[in-house]
Amino acid sequence: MKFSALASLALAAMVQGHAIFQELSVNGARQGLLAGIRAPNQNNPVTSVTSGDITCGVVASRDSRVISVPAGARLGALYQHIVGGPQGSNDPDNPIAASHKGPVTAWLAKVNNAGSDSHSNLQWFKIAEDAFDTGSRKWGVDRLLESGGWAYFNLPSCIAPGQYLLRVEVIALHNAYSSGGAQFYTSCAQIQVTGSGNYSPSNTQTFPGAYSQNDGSIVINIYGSSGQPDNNGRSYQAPGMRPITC
Ligand SMILES: [Cu+2]
Repeated sequence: MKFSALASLALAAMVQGHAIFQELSVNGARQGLLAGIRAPNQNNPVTSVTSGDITCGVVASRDSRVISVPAGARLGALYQHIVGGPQGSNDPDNPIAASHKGPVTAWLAKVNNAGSDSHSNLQWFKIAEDAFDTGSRKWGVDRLLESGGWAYFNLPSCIAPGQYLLRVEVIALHNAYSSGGAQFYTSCAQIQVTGSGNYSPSNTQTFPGAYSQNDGSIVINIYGSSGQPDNNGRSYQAPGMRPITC
């Protein structure tokens, strides 16, 4: 009886701890729930890196708005447990269950029309990565939790004007010790970059394609000898290319 109660609790934590990227902020200005966002309408993770859903999640909500972003802006991506925020009152798993340790990354792909172009077959490049700090032993997800669900990063000032999709991803590694256990939480924002940047990426990756299912950053036991999700103090690099520098 005791065992099954514990097992149910563990299962509940696994099922309920998920999250959805659902709002963008630009230099601190919130853009509105699901405004300009291609997002899932349920919080189940994608677990196959070869699925088309690895790109922007299982997109169920679309919006024709395109959000204007000056190059160099401070961007925020809001994750919440379900669309709209917490699930019920005093939701312990909002914005995301604390168990869901892992990196937060942001990627861009150039498009002609961010409001309507497909997110398949694009050339992506990574602009930001908050993975794991060996000093504090905190993950990108820990910083997101400390910010109420906001993952903050800079849109590099070199980004050329035009329309882009912005892909933001949390990878939860709490079950990543076996293949297929990592959980990918991704949505895409539709943005119009303004300014005078002229960056043209020399190295891009596709989704699917950027990750392999058994990459050492995707199949990994993050629990150290103390039993804590501290990667045993080892450094961790998120999968895919290094973020651009400019
Ligand atoms: Cu989850």
